[in-house]
Amino acid sequence: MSAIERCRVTGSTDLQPFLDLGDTPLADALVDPDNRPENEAHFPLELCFCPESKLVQITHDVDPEVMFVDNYLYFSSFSDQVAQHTRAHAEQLVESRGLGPDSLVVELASNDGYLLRHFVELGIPVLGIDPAPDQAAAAREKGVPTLEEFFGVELAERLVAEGKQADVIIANNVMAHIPDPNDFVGGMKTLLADDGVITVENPYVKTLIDHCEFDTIYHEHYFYWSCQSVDVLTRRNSLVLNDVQHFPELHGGTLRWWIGHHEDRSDAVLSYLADEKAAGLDTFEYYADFGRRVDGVRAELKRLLSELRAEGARIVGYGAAAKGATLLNATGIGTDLVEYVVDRNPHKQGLLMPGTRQPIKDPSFLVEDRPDYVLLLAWNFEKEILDQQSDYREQGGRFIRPVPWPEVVA
Ligand code: JHZ
Repeated sequence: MSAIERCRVTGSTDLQPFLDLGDTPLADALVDPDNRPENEAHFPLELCFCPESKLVQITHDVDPEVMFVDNYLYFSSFSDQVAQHTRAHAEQLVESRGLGPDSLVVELASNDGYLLRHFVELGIPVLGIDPAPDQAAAAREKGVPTLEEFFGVELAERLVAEGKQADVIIANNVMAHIPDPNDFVGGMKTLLADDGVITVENPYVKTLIDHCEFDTIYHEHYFYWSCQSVDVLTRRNSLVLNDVQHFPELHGGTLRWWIGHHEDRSDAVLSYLADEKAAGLDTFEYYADFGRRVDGVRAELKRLLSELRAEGARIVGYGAAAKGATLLNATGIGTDLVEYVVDRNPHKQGLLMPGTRQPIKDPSFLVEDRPDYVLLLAWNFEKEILDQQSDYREQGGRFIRPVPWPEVVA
């Protein structure tokens, strides 16, 4: 672990800190029950803003190998919403780009093959790239050829030397996870065919700030992107941000950026850039009072849970999500307030939440155990989870949503 001195995009030393969440464990490093608490490593979790790149980033680096190879249990295929979203994206790309058996679609951070499998089903050649071993193995089982490596210029040059050029490069929920964005985007530039297209999805920093989604801050997320900061990064790497789409329901508010070698800018991109400028996303002032607002949410959540506990209610959590780990640790919610957490990913069940050490169980346990309240740690899947938990709700079970402001929602 090391503190950064320079912006990871521009190299500027003018880094302006605006939120300190204290020392927290790695959000996806779920703990074996035999591990003693004192063996769990904690790292500073702090955000800063760089006026030159207009990019929000964390101030301390943790080795990506530790996060994405040794401790990564996130499988993309556990949400029906994500499955529908990605199928629609694949179909749109096949149609709009006229993809066929001579095309190549490359996905960076292809996880368990949740997206590329749709192209495989249509006979379109694909290549997945992901350093996480279990996810890469799951992808190969779906028929998705996967290179178990980190992506950057060096790998892109190797692929080009093998005669590969991508007609489409997809990078979903990975632009936050790369310690060197110039190397990553430089690799995209190298691998992309002249008339090819890159699509990048990532949660939108404006939604994070406006909706106080502070729990989506963790060490895996080095960066919190806006259209302005993507514009700076792509220009520096001789690419052009040409279009943008908004998916307000996905991961708490996601943007999809369309990037290419040649300029062909949509009205949407121009209006996003203008709106961000008008809102001041390129100034420190926009971020300055975020820490105070986060303090308000943390205090209110603790107050609400403590009051319910004092009345004798039993509370558990839903979703052993990375954001759940930040929420519990940064708010100081131990097993005295939230007893255990349920999650339908079997790789997570049987382990403990990092730091706060709630045991992780199968969601079917809710109906059996009948706790009074469930804190929605994976609040981004509120609708999907509430629909799925109708039996528990019919028994009188209630759900609490922690952000943008803690409230009992059902
Ligand atoms: P979920 C992930 O963050 C990881 P996390 C990553 N770092 C990232 O960038 C963001 O996504 C975008 C479970 N679940 O997706 C599955 C159920 O149990 O909000 C997950 O363990 N039942 C790449 O970890 C967790 O909840 C369900 O019905 O914060 C959700 O984690 C559903 C829908 C999910 O992401």
